[in-house]
Amino acid sequence: MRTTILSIATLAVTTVALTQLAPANADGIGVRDPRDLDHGVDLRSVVVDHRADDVVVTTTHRDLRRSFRSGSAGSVFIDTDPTDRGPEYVFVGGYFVGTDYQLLTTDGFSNKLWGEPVEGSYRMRVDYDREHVRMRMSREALGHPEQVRVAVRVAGTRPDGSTTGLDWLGDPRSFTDWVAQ
Ligand SMILES: [Ca+2]
Ligand SMILES: [Ca+2]
Repeated sequence: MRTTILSIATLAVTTVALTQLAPANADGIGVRDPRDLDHGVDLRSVVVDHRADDVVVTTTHRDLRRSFRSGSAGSVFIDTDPTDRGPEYVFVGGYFVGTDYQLLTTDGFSNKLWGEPVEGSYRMRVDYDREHVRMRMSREALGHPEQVRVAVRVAGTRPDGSTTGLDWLGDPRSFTDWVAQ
């Protein structure tokens, strides 16, 4: 009898835990950008998913290449604190094979203001068939923000070695709407 009561109690606890873990109202936003950069890195859309445990930012491009000659790379600036002007984090990554990525703290957009790498769970993956770059970072790594918004910029290298201009999502240094968890 005692065992039965314990089992029921355990079940009840498990049920509560599962309810709290379920993604209550995972929120997201999708924003399009015009075909305005004469290079495969051309940013076409950005999707921000604010999930229970992670923030996932997926960017879509026109023609991502594995070769370093593309020079394709991007920065996703993450604003987590409305009371502190500008982004608090920047996720930087190269979009060709052999490059790396990193999530850094920052005090603004200029890379002179970029700070230390964030300790925490984050990852970037490039899908060359779907023209996607997916950046996933744990909410813990971002300090458990209530809401986030992002600004995105990309650039590449031309065959003659010169760099393209920057392709920002919308206006330069502009953020998406806030996305609550
Ligand atoms: Ca574009
Ligand atoms: Ca801020």
